[in-house]
Amino acid sequence: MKLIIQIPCYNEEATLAQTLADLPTHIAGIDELETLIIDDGSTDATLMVAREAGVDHIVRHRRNRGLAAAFATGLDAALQAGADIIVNTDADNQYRGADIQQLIAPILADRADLVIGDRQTWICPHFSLSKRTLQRLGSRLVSRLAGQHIPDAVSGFRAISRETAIKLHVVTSFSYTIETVLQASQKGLAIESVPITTNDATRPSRLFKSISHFVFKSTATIVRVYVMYHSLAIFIWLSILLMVGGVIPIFRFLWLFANGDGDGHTQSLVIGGVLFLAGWFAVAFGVIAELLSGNWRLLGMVLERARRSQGLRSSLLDIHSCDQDDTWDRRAP
Ligand SMILES: Nc1nc2c(ncn2[C@@H]2O[C@H](COP(=O)(O)OP(=O)(O)O)[C@@H](O)[C@H]2O)c(=O)[nH]1
Ligand SMILES: [Mg+2]
Repeated sequence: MKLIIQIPCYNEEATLAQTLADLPTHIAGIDELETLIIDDGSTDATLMVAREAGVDHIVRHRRNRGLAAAFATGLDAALQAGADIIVNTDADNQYRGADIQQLIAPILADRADLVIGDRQTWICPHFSLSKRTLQRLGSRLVSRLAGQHIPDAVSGFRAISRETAIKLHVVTSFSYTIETVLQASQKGLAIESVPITTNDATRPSRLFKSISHFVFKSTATIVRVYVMYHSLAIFIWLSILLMVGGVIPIFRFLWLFANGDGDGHTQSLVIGGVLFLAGWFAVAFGVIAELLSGNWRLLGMVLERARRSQGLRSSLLDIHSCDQDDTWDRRAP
């Protein structure tokens, strides 16, 4: 059983060495343990720190492309390197290497496909009350949409089975966390959470500029991923709302007209007509979105098959890694 610990890094020279030093060297149930750094276009000495620490694999984006792209490139590189389990952690020493054992336990026990480290944010001293509340509300919404209990949907400390990594395709650009949870649940994969503790913050989060920015970006991700899988139902509901909203003023006008009071009520007719028409447009959009969603599923299946076939370079397979420019493998001759 081979475990690869992947760490996406963007200008992490200050904390990467400490993060790497904290990783375990042996884990029960794991025969081979390797590390993978995804250098996301760092302009500092991140690459040098990684090499000096003896990291097994390094993948580099020539330009900064964001955490979601770095995560996707990492999964692809880990699959190529033959990982049976992939653990993702942050380079800021936020998560404890010692927790990896319990993080991968549900996968080793064949109970789960994706395991999320639950930071227990409700009792975590590093989180403010507003952040805790938002985190709780967001995770409840994601749990509801995913149909599984996920107490910490945005945690970056995760274990992913090889099979799951083959099936996940990250397409949004902000953060992979919510997208992969929703995708995994849509694909019928089992998600489990294990409680973990986090280290004291070494620096403020760089992922979002403010809470409102985070909420906006996360909501956009949720809507986008949810619509991808439930487009027809969403647009049909929207259409019903619009049509009902349109029929009421139209009937009002007809009723008044039939009673000889049609003059001065044409506004009802206009508003009703516009709403009714918008309802039909919503049906049309729903059909188009459903057809696109079918294509997206087919594409997913093609990507899955391509990933399974041996000997193909990842650069041909994944939109996020297509311009990954530099891979370095300590084990290569
Ligand atoms: N902010 C940010 N982080 C990136 C990027 N690419 C890779 N990362 C890495 O993603 C991880 C998570 O970032 P962090 O600021 O700790 O986010 P947080 O833990 O969610 O608050 C770190 O290891 C970063 O180095 C990027 O473009 N922006
Ligand atoms: Mg972090």
